Amino acid sequence: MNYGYFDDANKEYVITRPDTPTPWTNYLGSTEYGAIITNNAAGYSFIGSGANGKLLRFRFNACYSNLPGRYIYISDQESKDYWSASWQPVGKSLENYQTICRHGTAYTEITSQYQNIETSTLYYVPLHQQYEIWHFKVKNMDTVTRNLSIFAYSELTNHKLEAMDMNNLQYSQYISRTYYKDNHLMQYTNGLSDDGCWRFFGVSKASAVGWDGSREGFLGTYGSYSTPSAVINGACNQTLNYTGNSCGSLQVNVNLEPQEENEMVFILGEGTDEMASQLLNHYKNARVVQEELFQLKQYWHSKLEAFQVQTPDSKFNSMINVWHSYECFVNTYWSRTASLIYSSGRNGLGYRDTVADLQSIMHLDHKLAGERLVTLLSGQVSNGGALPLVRFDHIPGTEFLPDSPEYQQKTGYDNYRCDDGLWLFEAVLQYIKESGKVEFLDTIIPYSDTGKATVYEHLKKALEFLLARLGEHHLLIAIDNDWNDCLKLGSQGESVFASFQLYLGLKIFQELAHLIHKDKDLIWAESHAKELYSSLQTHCFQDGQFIRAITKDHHVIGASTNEEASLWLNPQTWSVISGVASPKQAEEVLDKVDKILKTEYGALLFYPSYTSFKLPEINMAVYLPGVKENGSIFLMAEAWIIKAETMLGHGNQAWDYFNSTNPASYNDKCELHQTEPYVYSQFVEGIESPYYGRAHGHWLTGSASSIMLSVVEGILGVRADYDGLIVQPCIPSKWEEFSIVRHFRNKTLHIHVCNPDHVEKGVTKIVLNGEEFINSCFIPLCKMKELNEVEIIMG
Ligand code: IFM
Repeated sequence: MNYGYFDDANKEYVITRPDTPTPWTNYLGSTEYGAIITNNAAGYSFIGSGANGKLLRFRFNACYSNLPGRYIYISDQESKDYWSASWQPVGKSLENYQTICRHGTAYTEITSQYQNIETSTLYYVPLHQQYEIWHFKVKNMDTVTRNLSIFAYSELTNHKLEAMDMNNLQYSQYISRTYYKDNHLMQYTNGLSDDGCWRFFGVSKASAVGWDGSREGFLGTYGSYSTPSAVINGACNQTLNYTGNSCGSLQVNVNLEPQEENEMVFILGEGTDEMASQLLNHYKNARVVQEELFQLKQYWHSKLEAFQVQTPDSKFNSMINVWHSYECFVNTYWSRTASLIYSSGRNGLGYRDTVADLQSIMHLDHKLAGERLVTLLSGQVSNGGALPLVRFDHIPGTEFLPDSPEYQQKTGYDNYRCDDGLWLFEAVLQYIKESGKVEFLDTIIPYSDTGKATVYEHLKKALEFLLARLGEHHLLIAIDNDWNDCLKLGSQGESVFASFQLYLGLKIFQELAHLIHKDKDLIWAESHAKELYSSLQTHCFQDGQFIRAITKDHHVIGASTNEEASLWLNPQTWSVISGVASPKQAEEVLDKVDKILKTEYGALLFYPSYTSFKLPEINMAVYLPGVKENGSIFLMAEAWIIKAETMLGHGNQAWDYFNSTNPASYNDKCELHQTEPYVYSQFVEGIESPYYGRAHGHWLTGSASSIMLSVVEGILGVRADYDGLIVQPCIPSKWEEFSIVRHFRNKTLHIHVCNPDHVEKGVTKIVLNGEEFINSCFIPLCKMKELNEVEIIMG
């Protein structure tokens, strides 16, 4: 079933049916002011942090028809009929109500037609501002005059801390009150120290004739979002909040002649009365909204322009050129802290996730990626370990150690994870190659607890920390867990996956040591890599596959003889990615993945799923079979099978994995995935689930980040190098040609790739601005002009 389409020219996804299987969302704003909006205008807003800065309330997991949001109601003063400008929450019959939602890059526009009245509402956060705009237009398409009342409604939190607002009602309900003045409602919430704040909700370009500052005042004591008493009665009740729940609701009456249109601008934000009045004045100027929308589009589109593709697969193009890239930015901004699933419990950047996120935008905006990288390096402890969560208000040099009670109290995490610091190696290398700044290695960055060191020393410290934590089989112990949050191997269990990562970290470190002539370090890392390689080969390759872990009691997880979870995806893919697997082993293990784990919707994380808690380490048994870490198609792991296949030159197979997990592949069967066809989800239910193929955990997920990397560097094969660009595609053999526009160190390259022999991998010739490079896939920077035409022949 199809609910919409990609409008590539406008970089929008257009939802043509509002009754989507789940609310399909978009993100507005920036790290200063973030907002989530669904195709039916439900959602919420937050300032600085989803957990600690909630401005608009949300009720997570409420029925889709009962979610708070940015609602505009229209009521006909004659017929007393009323409806929403966004289908929900009133939810008129779709037989006589039409609506279209256009999600764009940081804006959403919802249009509706009902009873000869057309409306359009544009929602956005102006660039670099800390407030949001709802620009509402209403037009009379009737042949007679229509007298309408417009009601705008927003549900303000009583306290900006999510937990206080939702749970501590004996406190939060008694600290907030509202006032009305000149077209705007003001809310003040008291708070200890700097927790108090002013918020405003006002209307510009129109005169409010009514208001409600109390939620119950607007909705009615037993009213709901679909039956607000003010709308039913055709008039706001002029209530204010004093104990209870605040809201911002405003009423504007409009009398429209046939074909007449009216517009108004609702503004919501945090700030003083003076600021509110100034803004209301500012938006009286008819041009402001259009100019701001133009700037917003320019801002985002210019970021996306840094990497554009034209391949034979239009779904691939729509994703890479717009939505997948935009999702990667959103991930980098908000980590895993604010979506319809993440209810803001976490107040910061998950270490490993954020490293993956920043890597995914390296080719689009390496400056932003570099800034995040520096933040994460400052989240490394002076002993070389890393903070599992770097809080949004992180102050390097002052943080508690991850295994201290204080850190646990602040974040909920109680120990180091063995893999966190390991993600840094590829990220630092990638940043250096993208930016050309080898000197980044000399940048001095503070540690999270005390002291400071160069980036190079940070990396060395990370290795020392981990090499001091090898187990009985000379493999890396998990400390707590590795990438898999549910595999609690503890302080003695050894992780094979993380050991592959450590091996790769040692290899990258050798490359960097060589680069800056640290010969002793090079030899040191080489000898550790050798030992680790031998342990991995001696203890971990059995029966044509790599095992996943060895527990403290010597149980082998991921052995082919195990009753449950007898083949795991990640150790196979990472044996290839790390370079530990020999060419023969690599072919063998990926073949096994193909035979046992590959499904029509992607590869399973392992098979069969756990059904019992036979080992204390197996926390994923808590999940239903085929769900989340218990044998689902976990899409972040899908990225690594794509990457591994491209490393072996298997373009068709890599494409198959990519295509079967690309959300856009499900655009015409949305009933299956159910989540948005324009963004990645965390996982898809595996074959053991009765709902095999259903996706969960939209938007904020490492799937988007890691798959982006595998697609850009693996399938399209475009990678920055120290002094040039490598283009080494690994594509489906049916592709005859494709092209890429790539920005690289202030230069633009128009790359056209021809595949006359229908190969999967291999470049025979590169022609750069007319100059030929035979049997090379390298485009030297020194030969690049500002604008470059590149022809690449595969064969
Ligand atoms: O690796 C983790 C990630 O940090 C959070 N989501 C789940 C992944 C797998 O457990």
